[in-house]
Amino acid sequence: MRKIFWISSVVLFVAGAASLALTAYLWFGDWPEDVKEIIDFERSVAETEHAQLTPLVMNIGSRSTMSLDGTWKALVDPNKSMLGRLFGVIARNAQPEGPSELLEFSFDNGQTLNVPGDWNTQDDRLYFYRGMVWYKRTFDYGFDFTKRSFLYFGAANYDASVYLNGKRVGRHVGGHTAFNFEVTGLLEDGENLLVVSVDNEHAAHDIPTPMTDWQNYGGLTRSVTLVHVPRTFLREYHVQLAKDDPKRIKGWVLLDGEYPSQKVKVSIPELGVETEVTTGSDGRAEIDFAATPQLWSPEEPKLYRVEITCNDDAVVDEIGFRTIEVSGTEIILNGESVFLRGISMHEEAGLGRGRVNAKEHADWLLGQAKELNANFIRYAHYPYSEVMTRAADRAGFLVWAEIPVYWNVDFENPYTQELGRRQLGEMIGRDRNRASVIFWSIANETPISDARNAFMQDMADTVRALDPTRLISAAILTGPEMLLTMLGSNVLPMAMGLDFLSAEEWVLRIDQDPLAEIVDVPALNEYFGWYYSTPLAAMSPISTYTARKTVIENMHRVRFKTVFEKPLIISEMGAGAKYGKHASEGELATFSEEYQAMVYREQLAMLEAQPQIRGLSPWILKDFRSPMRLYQGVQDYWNLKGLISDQGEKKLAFSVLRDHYAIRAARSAAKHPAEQALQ
Ligand code: GCB
Repeated sequence: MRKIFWISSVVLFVAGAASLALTAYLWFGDWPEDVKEIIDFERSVAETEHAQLTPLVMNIGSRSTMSLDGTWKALVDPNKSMLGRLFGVIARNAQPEGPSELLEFSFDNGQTLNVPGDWNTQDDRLYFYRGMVWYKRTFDYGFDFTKRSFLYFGAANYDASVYLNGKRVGRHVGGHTAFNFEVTGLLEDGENLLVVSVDNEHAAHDIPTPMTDWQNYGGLTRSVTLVHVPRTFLREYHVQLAKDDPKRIKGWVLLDGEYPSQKVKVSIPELGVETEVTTGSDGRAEIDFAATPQLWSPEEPKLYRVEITCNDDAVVDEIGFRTIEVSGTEIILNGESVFLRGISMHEEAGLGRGRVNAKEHADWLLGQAKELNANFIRYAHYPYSEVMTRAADRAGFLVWAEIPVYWNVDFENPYTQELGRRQLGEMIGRDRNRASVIFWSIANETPISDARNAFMQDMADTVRALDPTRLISAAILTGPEMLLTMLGSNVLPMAMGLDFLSAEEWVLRIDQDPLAEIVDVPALNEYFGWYYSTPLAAMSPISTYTARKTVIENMHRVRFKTVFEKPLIISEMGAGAKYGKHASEGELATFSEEYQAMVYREQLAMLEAQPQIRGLSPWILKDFRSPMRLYQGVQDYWNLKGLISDQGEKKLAFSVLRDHYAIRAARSAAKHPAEQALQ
């Protein structure tokens, strides 16, 4: 009996130990790296999200490419389930060996999604979805040993992991910038399997956070492309007018590959100029040569064909040449003061479509801005697609480009800071040759704190190191303390009939925010006529009607002041209106077209009286989707501050701004000194 006991104890012990060892092997064993990564999906954010991406291959429009756009198979995975990720079954698109195999997923017989495209507007069930979706497609490729290949994503919102032929290629975090991975050694001769997981759930440490006043469309929102380049190729270049001398073109070229040291020629045939430089062992060479191009401007957006060639590679770009700087309180374009007749927009295509992903979407939006007589567009609140920046180059719009450091991001978190730097680097890296882009904006409405100020200084330093040729801006929050003081000491007495207690000018200082010092051109978001009346009424004996009326009637008194000798921009102002909703002006009816038009009239008069304000980009060109806007029957999850509806119907305020800009444009054209002073 004892013997049996001992034998069975030993057997049990050995079996237990063996199963422990097997489990340990399964988890910690000597798995190939890529399988391990797939299993270990909970590994720390810092470890995987900071994995080095290969720098962007610039200007893929000029390369040999294969489009991977089209219909992809899709699997919605709200639980980001372990089952799907374990052993990489989804990434490998594993197929059951026979009827006895349990695989709890299949791409087949399921849904599809179009790429490029957001998932929100392709499937009603995904309208508010924030989670993971797996995308899958196959493509054929024939080996070419003379080439290197990159998988290039215009954007994937927000966190994407890419698997080629079952191997993990890389991960990218950040929803609005392009990224690429080299896949030269991973492609198969014949059929290739490409699987991408895209997760649109944002955490508090992300940029942006989950709290945004826009529909943060998820998915493979921009094109996916396989790019082929020679073994040594022209990876990046910067070809722009010198900041200090508009008769010289300065910049650099960067080669990547086995033979980084080569002769590179940069030529502009139409100007009959060219230069030849030899790159160093790091692949880089500076360029600097004389040229007198016709300057690019909104009135004449002249682009030149620029050819860059080395031994094995050749790239062609369309580049405009202009200068942009600040002098005192003026913004100087090509040596002359310019007033920015702007409008803000979101990158939403209109006519019920989601994200912009085609040239005709861009042309439609920019066409509306042209009708407004605008020369400037704020591409809020995140980097737009290359389709949009190239369209602006052609159409002659000055552009404000921005990263989504929006409201209260986790300023104390080094991870968030690194994410901000990366997004800046990726935005600037792609568009550093676009004449249209004059501002890199580092933030929108960020509440003041020491951590935030340090974060902003770091963002500005990052931009200056990457591209010293453009201006830095940021949209500054109307300081709540300053606003309250003004409302309390000026608006309230006026509303109560105690006019003598209210000052002639209602001054709102913006220099209490150190961000105004950090940037070249401080920009202010202000909503006189829209937001401030309700809190004022709530904190005082006056009604909202009286508060609103007092603000509207006295808006001409408002003055934005700063100690800084810098130009100011009003980056936002506006009011909501539902197209077709009418009410008499006297009713001050929110969401009526008449009220919105009235706010525009009063705002424009008030801003015109302030010479330090050198531009504005009212909020906003077109109504846009926003899950934050809950007023049913009116908003229905739309932010209605557009001058046009999503269907392109013009509200009354459209013509108010259009006519104002027509007058300003005529004044600029007249160049009469007296009129210039009024610009
Ligand atoms: C703002 C934000 C913008 C909003 C807008 C609004 O200040 O910068 O993202 O959409 O106000 O409509 O309230």
